[in-house]
Amino acid sequence: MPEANFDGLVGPTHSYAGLSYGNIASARNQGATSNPRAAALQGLAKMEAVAELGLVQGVLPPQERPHLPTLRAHGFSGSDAEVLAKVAEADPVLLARVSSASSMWTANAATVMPGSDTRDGRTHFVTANLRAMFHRAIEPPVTARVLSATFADQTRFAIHDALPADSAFDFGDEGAANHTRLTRSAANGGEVCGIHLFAYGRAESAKRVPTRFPARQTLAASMRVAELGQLDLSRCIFAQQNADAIDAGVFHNDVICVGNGNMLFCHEFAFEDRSATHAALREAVGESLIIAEITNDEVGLEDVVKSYLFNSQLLTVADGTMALLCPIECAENPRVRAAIDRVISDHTNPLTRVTFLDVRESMRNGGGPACLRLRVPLTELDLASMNRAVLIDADCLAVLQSWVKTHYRESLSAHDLADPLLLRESRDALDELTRILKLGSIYDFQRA
Ligand code: SUG
Repeated sequence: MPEANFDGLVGPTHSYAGLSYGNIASARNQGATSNPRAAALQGLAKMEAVAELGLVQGVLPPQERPHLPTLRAHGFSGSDAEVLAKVAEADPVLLARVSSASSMWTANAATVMPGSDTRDGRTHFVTANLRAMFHRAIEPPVTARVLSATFADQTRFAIHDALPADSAFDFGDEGAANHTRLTRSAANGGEVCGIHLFAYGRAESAKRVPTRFPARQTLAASMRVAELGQLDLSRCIFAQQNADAIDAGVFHNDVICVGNGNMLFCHEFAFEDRSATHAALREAVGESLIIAEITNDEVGLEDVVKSYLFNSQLLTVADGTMALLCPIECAENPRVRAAIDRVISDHTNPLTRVTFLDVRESMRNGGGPACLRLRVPLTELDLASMNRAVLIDADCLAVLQSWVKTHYRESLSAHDLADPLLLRESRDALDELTRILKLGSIYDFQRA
């Protein structure tokens, strides 16, 4: 069976706080008013579109935000309302950080290595530590709980905690956003063997590193992830992200490259050493590998980052061809649109169609369609053994849409984050959601 996609549901505190240095959309929209309800409904519409293509689509819940335990650990005390009032006064940036709905971008939840590729035959999830950004570094413990509640059968799935984030190790890990699994054909599920491409931004051995923006993923982390995932290292390729691309706003590799089955769709400046990376991939995957590359003349880095062309989902559909699910911004940019049309009309690759989707609320924070989903190659037995309440069908979709409409606000700005009612609304919503998705008590407020 083809790989499944698990999208992060946008949380009730979705906001624009400009928290991610090096992520241009996040910086540009700092202070804008968000619409959490529209954001969540856009996300659900994307899930529906993928399910309609015949693919298995799941959902992962948002995290509890604002995260009061983090504020208390920072010395704020009193009732929840008092803590919120104090932090709003003393440190509004901290309040924004602990309120971010950033767990929606589940491409950063974990790196997934399916049982067909691992020594013990189990599917391994290594939770990402996300240590580069404070607001994201508080996600991993609950992410691990969510994954454990979703893929609970330990005979089939292994959920690893995040790599240590302290400075004793150079482990900056951003999960699947810097990892691509390729196979010899369009088949991409849990039955077929894969090649694992790990892209990193920084390493001790690197000759050139970005100078303007941070490189979030380190080689040391990628290697440790591959080891924990019990991969055969001869089937792993470690390639450095192009330093100029990171400095142009390509903070994750999935902003400039997407791979699926035997197709890699990428930009000329995806990798620091383009020809060595392509050669290593050809050698590992074999003759059937198709690299559809866009040159910088065709689409420059600025348009890559603005349109999120490569943050599209490249999906294998039932007839064995591939479909590209792009952000609507790609259709609005004539150069990008022309590049997509050119790749589709080139019959030497399996891509035959494109769909444009509106996920603008997420895009304004630098999160496109591919950021919003975690790919999990599953077998039929894996699928049968997992928590099926998180899988999207028409009924589940209707329940989630009405849940969003009941609980989410249509407008949120920075000063709303201190509103104790928002905290209450979010907790009520998440409490109900854990029952809908049969996840048990995953949140701190449910365990207190
Ligand atoms: O980590 N944006 C996220 C976007 C993540 C995109 N993920 C992938 N490319 N896979 C980030 O930079 C912005 C939040 C704010 O500014 O309010 C933010 O966290």
